[in-house]
Amino acid sequence: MATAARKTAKPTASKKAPKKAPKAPNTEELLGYYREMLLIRRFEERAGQLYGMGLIGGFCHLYIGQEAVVVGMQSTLGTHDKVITTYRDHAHMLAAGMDPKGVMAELTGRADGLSKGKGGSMHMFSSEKNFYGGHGIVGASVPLGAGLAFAQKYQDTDGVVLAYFGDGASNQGQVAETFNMARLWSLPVIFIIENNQYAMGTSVARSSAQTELYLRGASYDIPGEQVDGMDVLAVKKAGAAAVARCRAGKGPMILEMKTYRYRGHSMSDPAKYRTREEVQKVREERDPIDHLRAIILKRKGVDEAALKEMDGEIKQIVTAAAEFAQASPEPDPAELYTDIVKSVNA
Ligand SMILES: Cc1ncc(C[n+]2csc(CCOP(=O)(O)OP(=O)(O)O)c2C)c(N)n1
Ligand SMILES: [Mg+2]
Repeated sequence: MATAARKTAKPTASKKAPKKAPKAPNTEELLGYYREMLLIRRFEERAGQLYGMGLIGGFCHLYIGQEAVVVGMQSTLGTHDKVITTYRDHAHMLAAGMDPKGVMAELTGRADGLSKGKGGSMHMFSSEKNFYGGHGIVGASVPLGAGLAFAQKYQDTDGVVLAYFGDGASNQGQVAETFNMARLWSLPVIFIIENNQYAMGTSVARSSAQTELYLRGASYDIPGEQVDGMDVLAVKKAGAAAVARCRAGKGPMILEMKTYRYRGHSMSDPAKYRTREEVQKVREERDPIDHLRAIILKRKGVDEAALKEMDGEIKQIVTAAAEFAQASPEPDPAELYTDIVKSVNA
């Protein structure tokens, strides 16, 4: 029995490359990824500033450093595929094509925000853009994502679902329960673990007996793959193979994205759990935007000036979003009881 148990310890998890390597991306495609990553970074930097000015209340979790994960994965999706994520969600909304103005206005709690100023940073949705939140409960995006995948299967679409969550969330009980059901019912869901090394102030090594998180599906017969989440092209390659596999009806898969967040967990973070040098080293050696920039500059027809121009355009988009967010009115107090589920006994 002991031998059998050892044998099944890592049965389906693999780091194998997909059989058919996708075509090398053309320059236009690379510029598209660069643009999207830069938009996320500049948007988040501005959100951090607005928070510092007291214009954003409550929680605000920035995605700076992790941009390649969401941009690479989003590039693999078709029109019927759906996305669900955690509270670190501004980037996922922008990548899904939601309006930066509406997102920023929601962060500032204004009437023109995507949840009419009543949801805030962690709670925005857009069924038109196939984006299903924004969830503040750690781990909640996992069973909800499986539910979305169940609907895809039940309605006989060929759509897949991306369910994002963190390294900390991967230790939640509901995640394990969902893995079992997702495999049992062969649901078209890709579980994306954004392993940014920390859950608030707790490192993966301090909280996880098995730190190779792509192996977490082993006892549920779910294959897993570890991906360099700081390399948008590696993310796209692994993501495209996972989406194709899922769409072909082969059931769920786990992608562990090795990434890093540069800023604190949220806006109030004493950062005593890591050194400045650690952060600086990742910024210098693994930054996803700098990495792609170097690849692009080796291509013909693109130079520093073109990239600078793009940065200027993005800054304008973000400035317009920030101005819109500040000019929008506070929600009308009469809206306090609209858009909520009312208890029948109340
Ligand atoms: C069920 C639950 N427990 C605890 C919290 C408090 N909390 C919010 S974020 C967080 C850390 C989660 O870390 P991770 O899953 O690694 O995601 P990251 O913040 O790194 O993106 C915790 C413990 C919560 N929101 N929900
Ligand atoms: Mg984390």
